[in-house]
Amino acid sequence: MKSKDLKPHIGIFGRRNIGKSSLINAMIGQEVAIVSNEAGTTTDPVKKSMEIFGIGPVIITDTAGVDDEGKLGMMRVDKSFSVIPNIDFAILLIADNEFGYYELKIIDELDTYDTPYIIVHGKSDKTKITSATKSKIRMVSKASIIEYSIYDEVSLKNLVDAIVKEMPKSVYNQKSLLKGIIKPKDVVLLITPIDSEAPEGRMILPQVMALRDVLDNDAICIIVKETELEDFFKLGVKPAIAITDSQVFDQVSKIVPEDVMLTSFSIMLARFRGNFDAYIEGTPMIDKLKDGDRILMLESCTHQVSCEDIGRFKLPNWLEKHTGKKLYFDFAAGLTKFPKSLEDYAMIIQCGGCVVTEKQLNNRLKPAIKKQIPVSNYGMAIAFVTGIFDRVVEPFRKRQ
Ligand SMILES: Nc1nc2c(ncn2[C@@H]2O[C@H](COP(=O)(O)OP(=O)(O)OP(=O)(O)O)[C@@H](O)[C@H]2O)c(=O)[nH]1
Ligand code: SF4
Ligand SMILES: [Mg+2]
Repeated sequence: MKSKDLKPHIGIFGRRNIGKSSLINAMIGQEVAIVSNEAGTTTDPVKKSMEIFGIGPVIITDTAGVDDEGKLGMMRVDKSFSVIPNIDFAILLIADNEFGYYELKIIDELDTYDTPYIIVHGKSDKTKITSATKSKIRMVSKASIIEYSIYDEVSLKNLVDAIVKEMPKSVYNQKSLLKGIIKPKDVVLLITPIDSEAPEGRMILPQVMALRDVLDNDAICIIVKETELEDFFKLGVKPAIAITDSQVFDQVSKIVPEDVMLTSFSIMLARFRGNFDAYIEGTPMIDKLKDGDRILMLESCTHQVSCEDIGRFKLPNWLEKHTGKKLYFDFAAGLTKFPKSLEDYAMIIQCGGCVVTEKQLNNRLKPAIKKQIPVSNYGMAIAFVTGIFDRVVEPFRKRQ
């Protein structure tokens, strides 16, 4: 089962009182969102889970109207817009043939983040969309236009069909983490330290994802702690690849024979979720860091950050030791705003991002990549300071 955050995210946007919350209720088939004929009923983005036949489980986010006014209203509008970088698909709801400034602003922002969308003309029981409105839309957008009314079940079905048709399949078709790297019957060795930082009684998500992926590829999975690694190799079994937690890279790389591919969970995730090329380019810039440089560490978890020890303590220490420079570190968890403006950072280092979608991860780093600020990830940065960078990116480099 997919974790809540890995499900495709859909956002609904439009002016106040246009019927956004009513549409969510109709899609879910329950009164989950408050509806009223007073403008400004929804004040904060609200996430709901639902199942879409043909896609599977999705998260749908109701937002406040983008035409809100006043100081508080503007804050609500900002919140609605802040949803856009984190969604995979959008519904732009209009009604009464109103299509103007607010809709153009939403489309502009959706385009900035390459977010696909459909345009829904709601309340069609009262007013149908005119060809003049359609032409106006066509001047700025190629998106599908659907007529809809909460009183017309067929229109709801058409709307859901349009979402299924227009949402890119890559958003919900699970890709393989190890595709092209392993074959059926290969032995894959996962190395997972169980120290005081490891969660009680369970494995962390990247390890579980790798395990599941090995099984999906009809390969054989062996899991050991780094302390039993030498004993494993005494068994005479040669794995196709060893995937380790990057914090034990140093120890593990000395034990895993050179002719066995070696990588880490977070590097495997980096290839899976994009940004791999940017990390490959950005990581060696560690050697260019200067005294007083500031580095932003991005953790995608919010509470009980599973990789806290590595991102907040170990990696910063290793970076200072490797460079011999006095470096400053800021930390941002979840999808929160960065503590300082991007220009203040000499480098950004992202965790494996196992709990967020590809879109969320990419959009978070996009502005930094655009500004040519070097980006790396935990696994690659650790590999770099350990001196095994080329070895551990090689398995994925060959097969991009
Ligand atoms: N006739 C008609 N009325 C609708 C339709 N959809 C919603 N409404 C009505 O429009 C009003 C506003 O609906 P909401 O769903 O609260 O609108 P909203 O966009 O969420 O509004 P805010 O949260 O204030 O931004 C309510 O009185 C709904 O009953 C529709 O398809 N047809
Ligand atoms: S900090 Fe990042 S890599 Fe670690 S568990 Fe959380 S999302 Fe995954
Ligand atoms: Mg609402």
